[in-house]
Amino acid sequence: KFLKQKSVGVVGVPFSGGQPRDGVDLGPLKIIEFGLLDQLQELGWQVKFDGHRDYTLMKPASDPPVGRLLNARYVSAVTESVASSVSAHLREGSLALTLGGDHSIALGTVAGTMAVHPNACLIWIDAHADINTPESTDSGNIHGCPLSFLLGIAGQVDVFSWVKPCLTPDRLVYIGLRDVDAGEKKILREHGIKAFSMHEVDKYGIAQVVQMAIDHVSPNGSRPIHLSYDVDAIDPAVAPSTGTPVRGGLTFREGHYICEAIHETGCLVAMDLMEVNPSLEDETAVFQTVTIGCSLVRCAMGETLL
Ligand code: 4U7
Ligand code: MN
Ligand code: MN
Ligand code: MN
Repeated sequence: KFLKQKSVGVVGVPFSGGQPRDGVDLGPLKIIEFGLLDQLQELGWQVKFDGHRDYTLMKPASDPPVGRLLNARYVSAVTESVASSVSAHLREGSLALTLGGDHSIALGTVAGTMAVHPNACLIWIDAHADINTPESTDSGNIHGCPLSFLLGIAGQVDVFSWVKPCLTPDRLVYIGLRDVDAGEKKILREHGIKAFSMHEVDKYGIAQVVQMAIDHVSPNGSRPIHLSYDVDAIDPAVAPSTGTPVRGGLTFREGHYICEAIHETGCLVAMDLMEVNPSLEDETAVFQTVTIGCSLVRCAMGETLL
């Protein structure tokens, strides 16, 4: 509906500066090594990928904390560049697929989507709400903050002056939450943001949850969809190699069902796959996590079981 052709622009973002653990920057390399691009071609997509970006040159010599925020200048520079890569693909009428890297990168991807499709909605699949403000964050890790910037509830942070509020609370919905900070709960309540935690997944089942989520953010199926998928939404027994695992997550099938149902809307314009960290846990765990990452993307892009 919103794409000109069945082509996908892939943005590989080997970046880990939004959180403290090394290795999440290897996520996109492993996912592509695993064969994702060939798999997408087999699904009939024309794939455009001009190699993983090298963001290390953007790392400032000195990046002292800005209030509580860590690596703020570096995160800001990388996400600004990611935003322009994503919007370039969208302007050409392609779907934009971004492989992370930590979830701070979504600050760039969502800004990039909104620059081209200002009315797009955002479906955020995660164990966490990632909506801390520079004031509410305890960790200072920006991968826990991207949504507060996008919504414009972060207050003015000079380092992030390029980010213009581009998302409204009614166009954001969550699925999978189970580790939400007290300050974040308050923000969700105050802004009336719709969230389906694991409690609602248990209560209604994943099919009804996804339907309610889509209906909420895109009332008549009218809006382009940006899907931001944090692999830690999936239960760590199934996808262990991620930096902030929380037990009690989505099953293998629930995780995939979300992608299948979003594909069926025909409205997907952008997807992020974030927080795969191939340096955590053993080889089997890494294989499992990378495999699932690829299959989540394939399902969102049209792979079916039959
Ligand atoms: B992720 C946390 F305190 N809320 O702000 C924080 F629990 O992208 C975690 O979802 C953030 O993995 C997790 O540091 C960010 C913490
Ligand atoms: Mn998370
Ligand atoms: Mn996240
Ligand atoms: Mn994480």
